[in-house]
Amino acid sequence: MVESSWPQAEPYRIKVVEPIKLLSRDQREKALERAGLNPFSLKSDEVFIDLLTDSGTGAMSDNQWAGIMLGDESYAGSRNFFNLERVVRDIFGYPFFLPTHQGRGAENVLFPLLIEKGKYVIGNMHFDTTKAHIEIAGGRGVNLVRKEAYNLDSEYPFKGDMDIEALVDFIENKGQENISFILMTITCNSGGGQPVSLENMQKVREIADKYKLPLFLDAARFAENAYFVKKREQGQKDKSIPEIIREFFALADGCTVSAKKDGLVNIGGLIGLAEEQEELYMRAKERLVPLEGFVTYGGMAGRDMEALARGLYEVQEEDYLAHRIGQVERLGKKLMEIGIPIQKPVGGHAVFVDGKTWLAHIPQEQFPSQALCIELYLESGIRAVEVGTILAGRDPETGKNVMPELDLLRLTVPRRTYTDNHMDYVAEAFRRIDNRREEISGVRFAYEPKILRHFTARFARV
Ligand code: P70
Repeated sequence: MVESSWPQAEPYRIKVVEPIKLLSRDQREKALERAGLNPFSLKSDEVFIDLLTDSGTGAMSDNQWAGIMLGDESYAGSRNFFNLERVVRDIFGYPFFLPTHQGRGAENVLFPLLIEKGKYVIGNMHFDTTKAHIEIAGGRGVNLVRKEAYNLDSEYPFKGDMDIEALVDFIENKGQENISFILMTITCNSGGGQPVSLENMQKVREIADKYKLPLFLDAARFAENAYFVKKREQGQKDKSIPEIIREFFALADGCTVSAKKDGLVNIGGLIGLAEEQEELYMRAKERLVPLEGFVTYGGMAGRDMEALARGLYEVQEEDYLAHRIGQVERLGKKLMEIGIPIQKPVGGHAVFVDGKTWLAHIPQEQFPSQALCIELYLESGIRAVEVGTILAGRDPETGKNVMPELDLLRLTVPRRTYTDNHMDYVAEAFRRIDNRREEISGVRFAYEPKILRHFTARFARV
């Protein structure tokens, strides 16, 4: 591993390259008009550096590509399934495993088995598809992350932690019989890729036991979370990453995982269940077949299961994680040096820019971070994503726009895909925008879909 006083050279060399092109300013303007000022509707060929998401956008290793050639595409009993099952048992310690096409597939299979109509699912902070699946299953999602999460300047090291006092209060107030289960998202994506400490997870387990509530992990970024625990949490530095991961999963009754993140694959997901959950496993298996696919593939090709089995080991390597987390942190530092307000400390998979503060002249009703996304693309061909007022949607009861405290732009860094020169280009784009940021105008909806509106909406300038 490269010592931290050295330049953080990538712990890999590049064997295959994928050319990317920067369109002219004029071409970018036309592309964005056609896309209704929504970066989701851009063609990827129109994007130079794509920081929309870290989901399924990373690069696989030579070892994973070699695994692709060993794909066994049998409908039933694929050898890649049994290999992946062995790996899941080894890494997470769960005997029961079901493959799904991606994370939301796992949610769709599992959640209706855990949720009763009108009951609450308490989380640190639910991710948006997760919240949607809680609601589709008739439940109500509640976020009880600790209050530091809402303070962008707080350097608290575990801003993904559950507020333990609030958790107890909530259970006592609503009554334990009105709660379906507790879900801890590691790292806490909607909270800015902020980690959850092992100590907090232990406390949540104690409370779950006390009130007899199931406890699950939404574990898309489980390895990044473990790395933060090793680096930041007292008493954890001598443990290995695999040990920390094991401890986390041992504290839960099971997990849903989007493998498109720390699985280091382009598509895939899984459900894992602990020893005591055999009955739940049997019921989930029954739902898997009509919803996702037969039990030994569940929506994944054999070759994809093999790549995932290998990715799950690679992601735990400490030099990989040090570079991964370090690259995101370096981008954050560069933006801070220019004076751009960002969330601190920098999260695991993304830098979150405080659009609402930086573009304070744009009222929140005119979506400042979306306006910034648009400007960023026009300036530089970079695609980012709004995580703010548009994403928050409307209150289902009043129909009014929810005005979240935070209105951010997310620069999400795909794994093993871009170099630090790409990150320098990103920082330079912000420096250039900074000089004339007061000229940027807000936007309004030209077309607003009813659910998950951010994906397909169209906008117009105010
Ligand atoms: C992201 C993507 C997906 C996700 C997650 C957690 C903690 C479940 C899922 C669902 C989604 C996204 C957002 C904006 C633009 C593009 C994509 N997160 N739990 O980037 O998993 O996508 O596999 O169904 O983060 O944060 P899946």
